[in-house]
Amino acid sequence: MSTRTVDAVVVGAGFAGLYALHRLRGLGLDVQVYEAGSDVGGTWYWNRYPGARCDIESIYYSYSFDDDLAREWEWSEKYAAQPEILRYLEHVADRFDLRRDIAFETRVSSLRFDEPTGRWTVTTEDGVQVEATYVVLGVGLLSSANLPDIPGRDDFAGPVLHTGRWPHEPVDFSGLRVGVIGTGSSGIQTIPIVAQQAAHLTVFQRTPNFSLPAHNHTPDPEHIADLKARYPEVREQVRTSSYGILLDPPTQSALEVSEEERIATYRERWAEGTLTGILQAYNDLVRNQESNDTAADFVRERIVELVDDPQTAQDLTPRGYAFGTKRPCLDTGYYATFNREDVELVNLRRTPIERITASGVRTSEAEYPLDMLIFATGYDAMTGPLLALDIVGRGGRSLREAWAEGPRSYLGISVAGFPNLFTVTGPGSPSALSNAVVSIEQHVEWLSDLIAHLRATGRTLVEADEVAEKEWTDHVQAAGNATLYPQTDSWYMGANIPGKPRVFLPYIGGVGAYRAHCDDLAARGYPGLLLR
Ligand code: NA7
Repeated sequence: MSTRTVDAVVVGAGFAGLYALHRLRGLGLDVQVYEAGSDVGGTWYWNRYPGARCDIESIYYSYSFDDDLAREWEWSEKYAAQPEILRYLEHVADRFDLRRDIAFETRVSSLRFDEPTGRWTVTTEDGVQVEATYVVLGVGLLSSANLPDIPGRDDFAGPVLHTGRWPHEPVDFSGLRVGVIGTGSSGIQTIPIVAQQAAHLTVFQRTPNFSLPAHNHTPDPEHIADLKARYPEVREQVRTSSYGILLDPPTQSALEVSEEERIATYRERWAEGTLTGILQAYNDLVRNQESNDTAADFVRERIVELVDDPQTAQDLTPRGYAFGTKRPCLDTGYYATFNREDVELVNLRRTPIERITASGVRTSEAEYPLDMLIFATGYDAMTGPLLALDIVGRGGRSLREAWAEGPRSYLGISVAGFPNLFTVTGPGSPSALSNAVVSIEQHVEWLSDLIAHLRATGRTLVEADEVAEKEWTDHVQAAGNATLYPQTDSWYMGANIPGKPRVFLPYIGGVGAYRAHCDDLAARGYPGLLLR
């Protein structure tokens, strides 16, 4: 077993890890990155299922830290597909010569803080150990795949795939009877494409989602040229916005305008094809049930228009939770897919799955023979990837113990008792409620400035003060509780994972306000953090 000492270990080589490596290198630090995949990409390395694409416009879902990179890279679609996003990240790795500090196919198995030395011992599954002063966790929000424990799951004789662990070689569905379990973003993106190829597709739906048309297209060159010409200004607007995208903040309540005006606005936003267009049409849609109902009703009416069979349309129509409080989806032809003769929807609320058998899925009503089963069942979001790392901080206390009743964090970036360890877009940061790339850049820049500050002032340790951590954690919950989100069973609430504490995981205060708060703290010498 070899032990080496580095200044910083970064875990993950996706958007977060790559930028952390670049920034920390820029400070003159000796950095080691560990990545479980065989190349860079993170989310975009693992999610190779057909139809996988971003649902934030690519021009914004990309790095802004380097002007030349931003100006030179051309996205071929408004919402780029996974292969193109992966190529982009590979390009970034090449351009900034990042791969030389990344150990691929290397999964970190534990991180232990050693009090006498003030360093972290990072151990990989291969038994390699490294000591590091700083640890940056860029492990993603949605990277711990959830494979639900459905009775008989392992009995199925055919191939079983999870959208977040998709094979690298193309999967051929032709001639097959395919089953998809799950209708979140991943299911909704892949179902139309699988349906085109498969002999028959059965979709097992537990909760219908609100899905909006992506209206994906080739970007208008003039529009892109305009954005690029005023790139610094555009990026500044994005950084100070609520969600990390360009959007005029709504100023009116949905109830302040006439029904006619409201419907006209929703129609316009529906035609634009963005994730947030309808939700951000009015300023109270995620706070006021009556306002929310107006948007939810609008989307429900569109679903009924798009689906021919009345029962299927009813089954696809979400009810009982507020629009937007489960992350909405953007789709290309999702609802129309159910008009195909060879596609069948199974409403698991009416007829739950009893078990998976060797030859298919059995519900309380029928047996569905299948050749292939796809789990589009999501992730143990936000805390899952961090807890999977077996992190033990000061006093031998594990992160699992510290977070037994839900995550506690200062700013979503630092945890009391875990010095010099930073969670990029961790629980309690805008993360999942924002353009992740914008949030990642903000975190990485803030934490690398903090490290630079420590070094410049002769300090070696930083960690969250417990009182500040509690205040921030309470503030995150209070901000969430002022909205309709906590009333819905979603991964934002940890409700998709049996036994997970029910806590609102992201911070809903907005990207711009959060950034301003973080900047203010930095300017004031980082109150809330203990610098030693
Ligand atoms: P999601 O959004 O968590 O969706 C998972 C889907 O799988 C959802 O429809 C779940 O139903 C369903 N699911 C989960 N467990 C089961 C079981 N046991 N039985 C039947 N159905 C189940 O994950 P995605 O990968 O689609 O998207 C994750 C995020 O990635 C997305 O929000 C974007 O940010 C990108 P449920 O709703 O829990 O009833």
